[in-house]
This record gives sequence, structure tokens and C-alpha cells, in this order.
Amino acid sequence: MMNCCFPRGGRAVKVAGIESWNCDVPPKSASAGQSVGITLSEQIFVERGFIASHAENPPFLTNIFRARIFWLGHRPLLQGNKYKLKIATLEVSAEVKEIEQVIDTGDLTRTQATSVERGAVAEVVFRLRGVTGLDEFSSNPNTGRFVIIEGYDVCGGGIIDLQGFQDQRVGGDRVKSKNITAVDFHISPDQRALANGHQGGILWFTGLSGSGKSTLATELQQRLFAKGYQVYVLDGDNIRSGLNKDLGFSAADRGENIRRVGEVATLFAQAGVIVITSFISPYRKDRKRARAAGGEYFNMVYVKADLKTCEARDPKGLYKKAITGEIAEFTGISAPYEEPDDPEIVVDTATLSIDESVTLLMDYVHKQFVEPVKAMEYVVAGGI
Ligand code: ADX
Repeated sequence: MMNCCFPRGGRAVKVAGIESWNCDVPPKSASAGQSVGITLSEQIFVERGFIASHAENPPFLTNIFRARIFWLGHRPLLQGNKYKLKIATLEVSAEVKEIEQVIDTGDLTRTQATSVERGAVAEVVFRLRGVTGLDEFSSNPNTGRFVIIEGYDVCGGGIIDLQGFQDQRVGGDRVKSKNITAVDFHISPDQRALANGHQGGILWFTGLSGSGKSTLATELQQRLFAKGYQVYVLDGDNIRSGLNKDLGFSAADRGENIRRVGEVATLFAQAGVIVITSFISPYRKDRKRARAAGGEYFNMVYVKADLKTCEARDPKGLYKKAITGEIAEFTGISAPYEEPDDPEIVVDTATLSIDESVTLLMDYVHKQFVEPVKAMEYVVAGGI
């Protein structure tokens, strides 16, 4: 089975079967150059121009790129003009965002210009109507080149250069490195759990600023540490002055903040540690990605307190500043908080005391991370 990924939709799906016209028995595999039909494990909407790729090596997703073009049109190519680009089987509308330079094909001199005349070569930035799957020409010529169409006439061609552009794949889940092989270090999670007396895991706190995440994380860490557990807190304010000091509070930066923390928390959990992450993590899609990274280690804790309660607490005086506009994009005031609909546990700090909240969490840790190890110890000791 192979995973497929259809860019634009960008969904990973499984190949349920392969059909070929000259075979009695459906083939188990197909290779480049063959014409086959595929059945997918789930129904998805596939449009002309979509590309199937290996899930681990998808095309670049973007709505903007630079290209080196050769112009054949009778009318000059102009900045701001719209054309149709044909990239493999995809046809997409594109605007000439910028003509960076025109290259004289006679003496290769480069000049700045706002138009490209017939017969000229130029470096041009295109903005596409939608996010599209394509590739750098040097890495995949088939999806890295295009023809330019004006009306019904082919009036140029180009090759794609993606240097300096961001892959817009949601989650940035594209692995850039090639030829990497995971190393197995031969210490199993069970061995670590038996050594520690508990499993590794992630308690992913989410909630408004002032909901009590840091307070509960601090208390819970102390209580677990006193029991001899391996425990560590990753806290927004701390991580943002080190690992994530390059990030602000835009939706994109918060996304990257949570992505990195999700990966780091997973490493801690794999090392056998109970890791408590204390981040607002306001966006559902970012939390979903952290859950996907953490897999079965991941447990979401909704530290719940309504905005009024948090504003009244305002431990850092930030709500006041947000209301006067001194702080922009402040969660709850000028930026959204999307309530979780899939938390493993809800701790309502508006009604529970700190002690009651921590007791609830201690019980959860015991059930989730300690009891399975007790059962394992019983088996190892020959109980069954
Ligand atoms: S998150 O949204 O990306 O998850 P994170 O938890 O790392 O946020 O950081 C939140 C902390 O940064 C808050 O507790 C607060 O102290 C501080 N902060 C500063 N500016 C903002 C802002 N605009 N929105 C939210 N928190 C902010």
C-alpha cells in the first residue's frame, strides 16, 4: 500500500487497489510510465490537475513563485497582467506580480523592466489564484515547468525556482531532508516505563492567558516530582525566550510555536518523561497537529476559565494592555481562542480550587501513566 497526497486538497489517503487494462489479476504495484487506475480507501473530490504523490515526498504547495520565462507573445508581457499557466495537467490563472529582471539573450546583460518583449528571457514572480502543488524545476522537471497561455495562444514557457518561498502546506509537514533513515536505539518505551515506574506522556494544557495553566503546571510538577516521577514543564513564556524566540503572536507564528513544542514534547515523552506543556495553543488545527505528532502519548487538558474570569485575574496585567490596544493580537481580546472539542480532561479553574484541580490531574496521571506500568510489573514479576 502506498499513501497518496492530492495537493490543493493535500489529503493523505491509501491506495486500496490498482486496475490495469491488460491484466486479469489486478497488479499489486505500478511504476512510472504505466497507465493505471487506482481506487482509494476513501472518497475524495479529485479535480483535473490534482497530483498524487508519495505522502512522504509531496510537491511544494504555494500560490506564489519565481520563474525564468521565455516570452513568445505578440504583445509584451506586462506586470499586473493575468495569464493562464499550464503546469502538467493543471490550468491555473496567474498574475504577473513582478518582473524582476529581463535578460538579453544576445549578451546576457540583465536589466530592470516593467514589460517583457517577444523573444526575451526574464525572471518573473507569479501569483496564482489558489494554492497549488508544483516543484522546483531542478527537483522535478515534470511539475517544475509550465506554459503561459493568453486567450487561446501559447505565448511563453518557464521553469520554476522556489528559492526563498515558503511551502504553504498546512502544518509544514513536508520533510525537506532526503536520504534520512530513522535509527532504532533498542531501549523500548516499556523498559523506560519499568525503570521510571510510569510511562512517558504529554499533558497538553490549553486555555486562555490567566486560565491557570502555569499555576497548575507548577503545582502538578511539584507533586509528581515529590513522588519521584520524571516530569518536566514546557511553558510558553519560557520557550518563547529560547527555542522559539524568533516567533511572535500572528496565527502563523503561533502555529509554528505549537508545531515545535509538539515535536519537543513528543521527544520528552519518548524519553520516558511526563511532560506538561503550558501554551495557550488557541487554534484547533495547531492542537490537532500536536496530537498527531504525540500520537498515544498525547493527552489534552482544557484548563477552562471564561474570559471574564481571566480578565479579572489578569496576573500579568496583559488584558488591561490588550484592551487599551497596547498589545495587539491578544488572545480573547483581539485574537481568537478556539475552545477544544476533544479534550481528554477538562479542569474548570473558575469553579475548582488549585488543590482540587491538581488532585484531578494527579488522578488522571495515575490512571493514564502509572496503572499500566503496575500491570506490567505484575506480569514481569510472574503474576500471570
Ligand atoms: S500561543 O498562543 O502561541 O500558544 P504562548 O502560550 O506561547 O501562546 O504564549 C502566551 C504568553 O505570551 C502569555 O501567557 C502572555 O504572557 C504572553 N503574550 C504576550 N503577547 C501575547 C499575545 N498577543 N497573545 C497572547 N499571549 C501573549
